[in-house]
Amino acid sequence: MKISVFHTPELTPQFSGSESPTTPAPDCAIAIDVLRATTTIATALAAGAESVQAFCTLEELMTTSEAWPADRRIRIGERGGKTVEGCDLGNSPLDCTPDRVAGKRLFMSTTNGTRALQTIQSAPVVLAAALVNRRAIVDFVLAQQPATLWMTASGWEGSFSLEDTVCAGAIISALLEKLGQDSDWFGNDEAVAALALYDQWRDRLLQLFHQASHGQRLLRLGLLEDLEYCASQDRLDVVPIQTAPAVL
Ligand code: 3SL
Repeated sequence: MKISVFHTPELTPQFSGSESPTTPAPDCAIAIDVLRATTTIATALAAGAESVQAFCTLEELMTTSEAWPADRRIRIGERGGKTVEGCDLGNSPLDCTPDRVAGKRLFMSTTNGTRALQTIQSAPVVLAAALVNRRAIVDFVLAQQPATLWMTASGWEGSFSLEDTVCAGAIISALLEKLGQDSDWFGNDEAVAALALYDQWRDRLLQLFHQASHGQRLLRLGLLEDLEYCASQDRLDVVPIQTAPAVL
């Protein structure tokens, strides 16, 4: 297995299936948006949501969700950390309780996370990972043994984010525990750096999130509880896997 990490959707090479491919598709591609889209997706599915459909634009979200029965849909819209007017929920994983989401399809558009998912949607296997479901993702990957594994971090509007890269490092760390510590597993420099970041902060993830620019943005919005939850590892036994383009 060759493991590569890309810091943003923009830095992820376009592969077969996308508009201007430059490289073959990876066997498995993982989108990561720890704060907070992929944490919310994992939480919603663990709470019994029927599925989550991701959209880049709010217009697409509104149009597609309109065709779904109102009592079986939830619209999640976030921009700049805040709930979008006209949506049922913002992007807080803590809102995804079984009483709200069980049996419903979630239609979701967020600033960066849903774009990361759309960037990799033509890979044969697409997953959504966060710290909360890291162990489940790792077990799934180990069972599948893909020859190429890519992780696309969402970042923030085209820039690097600490929380997504540290999550990629957490996944690599758990994979290498099983595969063996061998530099042959690394597909690019970013994967080595992600593991180093995780090794440095593994016992202080919440502290790292306080340093992260998006962590600070969420703290300014009074969302400390969200940060605490998103920083917790291996609590959900759920593997969000794409079943149709951008639907998990
Ligand atoms: O950027 C995103 O996709 C969001 O996850 C950002 S937020 O944490 O909901 O503000």
